[in-house]
Amino acid sequence: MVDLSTTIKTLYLENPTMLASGIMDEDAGSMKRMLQSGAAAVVTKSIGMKPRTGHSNPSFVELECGILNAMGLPNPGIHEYQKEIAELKETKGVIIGSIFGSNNEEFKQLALKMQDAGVHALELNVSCPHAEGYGLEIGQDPTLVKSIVRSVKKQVSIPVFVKLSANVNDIIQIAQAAEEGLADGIVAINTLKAMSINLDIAKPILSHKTGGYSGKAIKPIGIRSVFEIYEHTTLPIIGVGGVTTGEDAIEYFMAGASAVQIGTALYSRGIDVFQKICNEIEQWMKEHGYSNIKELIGAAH
Ligand code: RRO
Repeated sequence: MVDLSTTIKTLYLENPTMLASGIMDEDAGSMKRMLQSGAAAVVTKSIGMKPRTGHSNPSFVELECGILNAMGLPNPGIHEYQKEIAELKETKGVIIGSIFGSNNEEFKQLALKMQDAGVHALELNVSCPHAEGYGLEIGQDPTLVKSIVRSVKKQVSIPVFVKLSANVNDIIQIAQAAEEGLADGIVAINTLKAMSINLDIAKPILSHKTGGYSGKAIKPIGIRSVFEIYEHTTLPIIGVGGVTTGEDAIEYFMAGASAVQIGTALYSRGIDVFQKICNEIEQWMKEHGYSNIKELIGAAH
């Protein structure tokens, strides 16, 4: 028997796969489908104080080895989104509310509203690579990260995770700042800042010019980030970036992740990717003599 269950602090997950923020998570219906197709948890689209339309098109392009997006934090605002969470709660499964803000006060208010709506944990997005005034502009400053995490932690009783970017000099320093702010876990990594040019028009493809790159190509950067955070903090880590197969997930566990998030692989493997990856993890563990995910976490250290 292979036990695929895992925990992130007090959060119990039946299996180690979650839907990553930013895909199939704009409404309750699509997130329900993800839970029903095998994800142990879903992370919501990053939600802010007010509705935002996001960047104009083209805001998304598929490249050879991944996807480049500059959606621009489109979301209906927390007031409207609370209704989606209420509806999502009809389905069994863990809900992690992703929020973004430009200062402590916004993060505090959003955190409280998400908690009131009934999410089981929070993911603070301080790492979007192309959102002026938000995301990485905050997530590259350890003092801001610590202070935002501390404010949110004082406000809510549910676990608080912080999603980090690898587009920084030293991800260890930022993870340690989150730990000092009393975060309950780290999510690593967000998409990486990138660009692609259309040769025919001699212009960047995305209207925003730069965007965030995701998919298999960024996996080694995610693995390195998780490995470093594992060595320098005591926080549980959720690995994200290029997880496409069971072996990708196992690589993240060995680097130090207790669970993984899946996003871009939904395009290549379909919505039953969670079940497929769980089957592949189970098969690999049987073949290699492991019976519990916990035996794999940090095994590469
Ligand atoms: O909405 C986006 O454009 C976006 C976000 Br919030 C993020 O965190 N990462 C990303 O690649 N895109």
